[in-house]
Amino acid sequence: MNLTQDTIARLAGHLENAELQREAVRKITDEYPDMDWDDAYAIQDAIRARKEARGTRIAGLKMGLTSFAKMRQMGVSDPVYGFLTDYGACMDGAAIDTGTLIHPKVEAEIAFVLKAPLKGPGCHIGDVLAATDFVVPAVEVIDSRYENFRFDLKSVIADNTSSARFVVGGTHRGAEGLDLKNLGVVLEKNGEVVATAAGAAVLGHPANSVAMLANMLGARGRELPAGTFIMTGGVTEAIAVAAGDNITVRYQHLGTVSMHFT
Ligand code: OOG
Ligand code: MG
Repeated sequence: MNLTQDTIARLAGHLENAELQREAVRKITDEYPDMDWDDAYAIQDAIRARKEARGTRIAGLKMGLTSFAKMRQMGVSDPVYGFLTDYGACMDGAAIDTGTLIHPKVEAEIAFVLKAPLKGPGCHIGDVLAATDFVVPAVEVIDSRYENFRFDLKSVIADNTSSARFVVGGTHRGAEGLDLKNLGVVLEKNGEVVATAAGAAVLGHPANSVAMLANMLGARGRELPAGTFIMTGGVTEAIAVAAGDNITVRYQHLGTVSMHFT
């Protein structure tokens, strides 16, 4: 760690205020080029602690930057993780108010719910499939607190990986009934197909993303408890949305997830 506890607490307040006041800020590595990975996750943890102290419940975890489409779009090369909040959860078909966000984008994702805990290191796809209760379709609405979504990995980790809102679909299936590698995903904006992918876009198989999360948490002495909801990361590049836009994502065997922006 290269930052002091005071600096970590101050940067957590700075980034959380940017979220709450929906005002974009400069990426924090501009001012703190020496911050390391532990500092970045410590800032994210401090934001989580601030929210929990005010009564926010953690709704799940997310992996980000797990597909080449996302890594290429954002100019980074490694997956990251963050947390999801209770106030971020939106119902399928919801109206999402862009006035509460800075510059939202949507991502089509495949989510897992665990029936058994997972703990890395050494967690692999077989462990994940054995521990999976069911798989559900989900759309994440990301909203970087950084100007123009311009960041590096450490800055985006500190900013809770741009987490803002998420919509979960109602069709759930056991992993054993699904070919998750070949599962097709079609993202439509205002009735037009704007992105397509298959599950394999995420690290070859979305269960690999859950295994990587368990291993990243394991390195920090943490585990994924049974019941955890996990979003595995966008299968395509993220699509910018504005008031008036309608989004529908069609998942092979898992139904549709839709929302509109006001
Ligand atoms: C970071 C969050 C990426 C995903 O699914 O890849 C993410 C960002 O692109 O702003 O959530
Ligand atoms: Mg995402």
